[in-house]
Amino acid sequence: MFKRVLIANRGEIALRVIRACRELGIETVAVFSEADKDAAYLDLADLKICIGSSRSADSYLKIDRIISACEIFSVDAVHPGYGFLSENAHFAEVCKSCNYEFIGPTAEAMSLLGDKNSAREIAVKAGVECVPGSDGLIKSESEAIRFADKVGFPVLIKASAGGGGRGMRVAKDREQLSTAIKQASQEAQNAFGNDAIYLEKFIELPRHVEVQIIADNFGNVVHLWERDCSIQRRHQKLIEESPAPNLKQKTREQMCSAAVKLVKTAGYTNAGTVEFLVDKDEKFYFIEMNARIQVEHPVTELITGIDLIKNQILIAAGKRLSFKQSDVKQFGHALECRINAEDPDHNFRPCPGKIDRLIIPGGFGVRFDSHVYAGYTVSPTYDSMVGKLIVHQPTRSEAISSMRRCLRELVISGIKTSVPLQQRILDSKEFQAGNIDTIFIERKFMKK
Ligand code: MV4
Repeated sequence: MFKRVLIANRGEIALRVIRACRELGIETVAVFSEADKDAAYLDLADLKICIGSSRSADSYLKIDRIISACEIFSVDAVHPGYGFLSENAHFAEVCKSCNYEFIGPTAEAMSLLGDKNSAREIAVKAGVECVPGSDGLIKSESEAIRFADKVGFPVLIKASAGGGGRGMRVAKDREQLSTAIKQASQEAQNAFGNDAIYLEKFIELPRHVEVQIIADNFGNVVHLWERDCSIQRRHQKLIEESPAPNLKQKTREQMCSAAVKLVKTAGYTNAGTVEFLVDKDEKFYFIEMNARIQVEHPVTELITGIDLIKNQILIAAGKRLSFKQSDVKQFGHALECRINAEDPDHNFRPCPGKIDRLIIPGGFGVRFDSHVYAGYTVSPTYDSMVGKLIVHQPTRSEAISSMRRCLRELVISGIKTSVPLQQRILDSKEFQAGNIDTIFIERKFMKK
């Protein structure tokens, strides 16, 4: 087993990993930037070291400094968390070659799945349905026209190196197609240094459902059921839940086995998420794979009773999964609200500042994963998430009642937060009925 793990991240997820390590009897090394020097969670790590100034590019993204920190403290492994270097195949490779176990998939599996076009090819090989689209990359406008005519407009142009909604363009007809292609590939070139694009039929009003998987190094792949993450705004998820509401048991089981097949075909190990779009008729299509632990992992932990972070660590240490597929039950219903420091009166722009009063809700089935406290200053440098409020109850309707009660109890003063918007969503009859899709917020709450 590992003796010492370095956490190449900050904030909520750094604290989450420190807690898991403590319970496993593993020592931790926390790295931090100058902006985070006073963060209280750093004192829960056994060791800590400053790796640079506040800008991420000068600290949390600096591979050489992180490797130096590993060397100084002779760690056995690195946990990358989410964001930052978590899906950087080069970083995974460097860790491995310096003899620090990377707590995540191999660099090969990561780069295979990180490229959306190559992930689609793996899905096809695994017999998992993708959104109808081009067979591979688009090399010319005439090729794009041919595919668009075949699958029918509207179509979506996607960047192969993209993800999380960046580098996407919709084209409603032939006329819009050539502009959309030029814009998408230009945007992809600027954002990712790779202008490769492909084309998909545009699914209208989809739901976003993703399947959590975990795989050890002995070929055991197990799914931990699905999460619905449709409630988002500009690709920022606000509410996640498990199980997905209004989904037939048969659809759920088909999606989960599709995810397992894809992961086996890719030779993927450790924790990962297979994302699908689900249309009105419950037809589901693979869109992309996330090769990391995700922000919303706690809803899965609550309904399965399985600690994902501990399992990530155990797998990286060469252990076999201690459970099999038939052991993984979906128990009750879990909901998560991501609490962000943002200003609803100014188009939800980040709203950093000092938290002067903090009251955290509690009670039956309530979990608050957060690194903040009264007196903590939310820095403008990093993402605006200040915590995750998660509830677990026997049914969806009880989970909604519990979350509404918790959001009333939660006090975060000194900064503006996403809480009022989340309250309005949870108060709405449509959300309560489970009638959700990826433009739910725009449709119901952004009308001016
Ligand atoms: C789509 C789509 C409709 N049709 N693909 C956005 C992020 C990336 N993961 C894929 N995304 C989408 N791909 C086709 N063919 C609609 C979206 C989409 C979306 C997906 C998941 C969650 C929120 C979303 C919000 C807008 C668009």
